[in-house]
Amino acid sequence: MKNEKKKHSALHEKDGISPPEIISLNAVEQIQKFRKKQLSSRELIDGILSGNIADLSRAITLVESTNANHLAKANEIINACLPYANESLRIGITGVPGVGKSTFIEAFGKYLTSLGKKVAVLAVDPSSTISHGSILGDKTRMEELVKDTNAYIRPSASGETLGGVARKTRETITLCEAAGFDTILIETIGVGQSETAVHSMVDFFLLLKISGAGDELQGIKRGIMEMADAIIINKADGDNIKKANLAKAEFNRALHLFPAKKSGWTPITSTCSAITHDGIPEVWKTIEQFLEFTKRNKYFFKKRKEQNQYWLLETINEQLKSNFYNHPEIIKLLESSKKAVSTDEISPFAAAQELLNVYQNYKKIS
Ligand SMILES: Nc1nc2c(ncn2[C@@H]2O[C@H](COP(=O)(O)OP(=O)(O)O)[C@@H](O)[C@H]2O)c(=O)[nH]1
Ligand SMILES: [Mg+2]
Repeated sequence: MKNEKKKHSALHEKDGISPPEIISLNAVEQIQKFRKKQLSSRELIDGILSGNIADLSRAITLVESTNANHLAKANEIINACLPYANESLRIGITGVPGVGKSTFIEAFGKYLTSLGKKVAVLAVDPSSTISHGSILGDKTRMEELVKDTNAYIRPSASGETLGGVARKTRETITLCEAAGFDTILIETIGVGQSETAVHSMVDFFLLLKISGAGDELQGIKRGIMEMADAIIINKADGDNIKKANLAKAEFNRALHLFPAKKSGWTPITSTCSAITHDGIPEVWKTIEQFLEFTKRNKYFFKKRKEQNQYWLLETINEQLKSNFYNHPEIIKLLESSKKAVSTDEISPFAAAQELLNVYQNYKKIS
């Protein structure tokens, strides 16, 4: 008999050791609980408001979905969360890849939780569709923060358009705040349009730099410098300290040449090390001073109102564009219009008008 043979084989496992039932039963129960019928909007809202992280993550997944039913549910949840979502501070962190954003967020985030704050880390990274969410890989740089029960790290949403990704992040902020996170850190890669999107959803915008070989201002977009409320020279440790201080002085001089900011705030330059944590508490001090200053002169509240209006218009623009370009008739006609304008058969403006007319007529019928 096969069994008989097995019993005497060297590979035979001892009798009497049954599968670890308790563990597996627990696991099964947990999985079933997770897969449990779709939670209703009400259940998710209650979960979020009571600080349940699993429900928060579920709701964010709905926000990120492209399914119309999910989005309707997401909107319902966001609306219910809005009244609970304003007592927070939103900080944007930008800088070129490698400057140390993730390491900084780990150090800064840990410092904030040590002060009793609840920190959520999000990312706007339009390239994440390709890299599958760089912040996910970055979680390895945030080993301590990941384990911190007062921190929540959400990998960046993926999407075809920056506008779409940014909107989802904006909505995710609302959900995190309703779940009790009072400090939101938003990482963005410092190359391109994503800073503008992040700037339009944060209260404080921090630009991370490292000291280079001389000309510190090279390769930095004027627009980004103008947006920054603080320029922090990271990696000011070891042999780098002297160079970092020189860079700080150079940025300071450059900042003074810029026109005054609408907030009335004068941007601060300082140095820090995300590795040794030198200068990290000072960054927080700067942000506290900024808050006090802009709350006193009311700019803080004015900017949030303006941001809401920006997102209203931005969402409409996104939606209109997407409806237009995804309309089957437009998809067809756009191809022939492209050909026609490239051979000068029709002017781009007239062709655009024709397409818009076609679209409008379809709208009237439907
Ligand atoms: N010496 C030093 N290295 C740092 C510091 N901050 C980050 N790094 C290193 O710089 C590299 C890039 O850091 P990372 O946080 O991934 O940068 P990100 O691409 O901007 O998110 C990593 O090897 C980090 O260990 C710092 O303050 N000092
Ligand atoms: Mg990073």
